[in-house]
Amino acid sequence: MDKFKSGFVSIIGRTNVGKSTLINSLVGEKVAITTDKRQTTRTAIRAIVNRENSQIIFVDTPGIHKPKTKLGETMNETAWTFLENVDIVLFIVEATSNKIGKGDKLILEKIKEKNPKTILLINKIDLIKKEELFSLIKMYSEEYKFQEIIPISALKNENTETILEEIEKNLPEGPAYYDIDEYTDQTARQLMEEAIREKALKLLDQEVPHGILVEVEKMQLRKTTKGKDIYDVEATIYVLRKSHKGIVIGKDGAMLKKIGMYARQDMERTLDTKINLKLWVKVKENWQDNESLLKKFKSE
Ligand SMILES: Nc1nc2c(ncn2[C@@H]2O[C@H](COP(=O)(O)OP(=O)(O)OP(=O)(O)O)[C@@H](O)[C@H]2O)c(=O)[nH]1
Ligand SMILES: [Mg+2]
Repeated sequence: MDKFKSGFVSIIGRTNVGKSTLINSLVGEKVAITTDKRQTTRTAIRAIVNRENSQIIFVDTPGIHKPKTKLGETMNETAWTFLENVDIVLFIVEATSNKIGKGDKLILEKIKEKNPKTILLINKIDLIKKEELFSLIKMYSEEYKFQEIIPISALKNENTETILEEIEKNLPEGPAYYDIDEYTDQTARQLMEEAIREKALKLLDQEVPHGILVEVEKMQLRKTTKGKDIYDVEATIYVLRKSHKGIVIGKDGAMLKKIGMYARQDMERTLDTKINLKLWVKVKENWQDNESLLKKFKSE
């Protein structure tokens, strides 16, 4: 019989290339929020895939970008950390670009410097003609000795099984580190905060959603009078400016109601439990440059 294998696999790439979409598709559960806005993921998120002969622990990371705040710097630092101390790096780029852009070059340079085992994934192939891939594959293969180059569509689940097989080939022998029932290391509270932030990112525009910080102050399970489980959740959406507060609340509270409703529906599905959600909006100026607040974004 084949020996059991296990290991850590990080997902690295510019912002918006589809890292979180991919981790969700590989795990088959929603572990990371995804939006068409930049800098969606703010921390390293672990998710576990259990296979017959292996356990793969994926780490989704914040997208590499030009930072404008200490939060941005912290997010980039988190991502760079995961070029080391992992068994395999998945470097994702977009198929829609026909050259290696500035951001991807920067990541390539770091990969060359640290020299990890790396699989290159060319994502969003559903948006291009297959012939357009050849020159991109050639360009990248001349840059680094990738274990493999795999064109994929994270959104359409194309070639994702190939990724798992290729990873398994390259993993060291090892035990299952996590219980096989677990699929993420995030707490229900963290998932709730992220669900609220995802809806805010999706429903709001421009700089308002990027300045949002969500904190769940209370998350308590109780029984209803009919004996069913229900979570009482109280959360605050912090925004950067007073004018943003009005936008998040919306006319007669309509926007806040919408954010809360969609977040609640998502989390009821995830936790398979009813939720009673209360949301507040408060201003916290410059929180993105506040060192003590940023502690929660640092990777362990
Ligand atoms: N057409 C297409 N869109 C995709 C694909 N994968 C991801 N997307 C879209 O790309 C956008 C960004 O996806 P995310 O998964 O949030 O990207 P990310 O790399 O995690 O972004 P950050 O967290 O900001 O670094 C979303 O609108 C996704 O739906 C794909 O294979 N095809
Ligand atoms: Mg992401």
